[in-house]
Amino acid sequence: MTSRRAAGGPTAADSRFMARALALAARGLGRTFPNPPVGALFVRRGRVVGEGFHTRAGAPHAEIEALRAAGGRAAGAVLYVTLEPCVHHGRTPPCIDALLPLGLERVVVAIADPDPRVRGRGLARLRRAGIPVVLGVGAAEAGLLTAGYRSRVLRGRPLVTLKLATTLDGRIAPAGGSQRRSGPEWITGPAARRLAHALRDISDAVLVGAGTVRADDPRLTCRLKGGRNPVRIVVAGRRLELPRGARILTPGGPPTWVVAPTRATPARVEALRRRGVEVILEPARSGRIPFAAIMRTLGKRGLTTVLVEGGATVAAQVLAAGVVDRLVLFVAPLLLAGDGVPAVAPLGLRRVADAFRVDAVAVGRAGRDLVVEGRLRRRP
Ligand code: AOF
Ligand code: ZN
Repeated sequence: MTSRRAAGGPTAADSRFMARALALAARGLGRTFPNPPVGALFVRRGRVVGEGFHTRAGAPHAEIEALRAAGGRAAGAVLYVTLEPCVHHGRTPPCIDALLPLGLERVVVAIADPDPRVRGRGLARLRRAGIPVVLGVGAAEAGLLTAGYRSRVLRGRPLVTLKLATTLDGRIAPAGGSQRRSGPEWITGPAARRLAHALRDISDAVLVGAGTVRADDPRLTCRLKGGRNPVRIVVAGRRLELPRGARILTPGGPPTWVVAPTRATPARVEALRRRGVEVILEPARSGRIPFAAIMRTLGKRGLTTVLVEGGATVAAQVLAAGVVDRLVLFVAPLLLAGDGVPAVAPLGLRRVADAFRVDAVAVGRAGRDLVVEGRLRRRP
């Protein structure tokens, strides 16, 4: 397992160490916004001498965490890092200044940093100092991990995943909502619901419509052991019709943001703000705030990933706005017939050619349910 090779190209050991750095980075998913999840480790004589990852915005970058763990053993080592080291003063000083004095043997990087303050300058500084740099090891995986971050930086909006839980015939509830005498009535089984909580765990925010809050009174928290709660976003209308006792308004819970039209009833806006809710006012067109504008605003607030959880109206609106990047569909082996509420509200589509198309479809199982994932194809 020597790592000697002719012209500085990657070795099998490089892929293995980068896989470890990527696994470290993944632990930051959903926790670092507006920043990317990043993992790093130092290797000397084929041994990891220090590793770390970015835990949250404002905390040290992955390289610095790894350097702290390695101490003096980082001198002359090979650095594996999933994102190009930074060269700018943000909330923390430039990593490059901590790295250059180490006399590193080599630096292996998965992907360049699209942040305009960096964009290749970190790689250039290393090369100028005479340190061999290998770029691109684990690039595909690093690309997936940073899809949200890159979306925020390059498109100015978070990566949006639409999550739906339906019957085989595409229904999300019986007509008039589910009748809950003794707790909630679930469409999907426990395994699929655990996966849904895992999605919350790695998403910066979850978003629902006010109608869903009224119908289901969800908590929108992550109930997995070791999980973390996303920001909870509710899109509401002018009258801000959220029940006073709604669970998302319970004091002391995770942050709740309510997005409402600029002309929302001022007394209700004030009442929500007094309860610690962040109310974001946006111009509406014929009573509705365009979702493209909502996503831009959420991007400005630093969100890199948003999980849209419904209901049917919001699902239809985000699709129509063309802001959905990914779809995760949990399908339960049930039929609710035409009596049930469709997962996506009517959009006036008349022809098959008007359908939303999903690419790269993957199908799995969670207990008795199906899990269908895919990417929304951009519409012309
Ligand atoms: C991170 N974690 O491990 C690396 C980052 O405000 P700052 O100082 O935390 O800087 C954030 C920027 O630093 C981020 O946009 C990215 O360009 C760069 N690299 N950021 O949060 C890390 N390596
Ligand atoms: Zn840095």
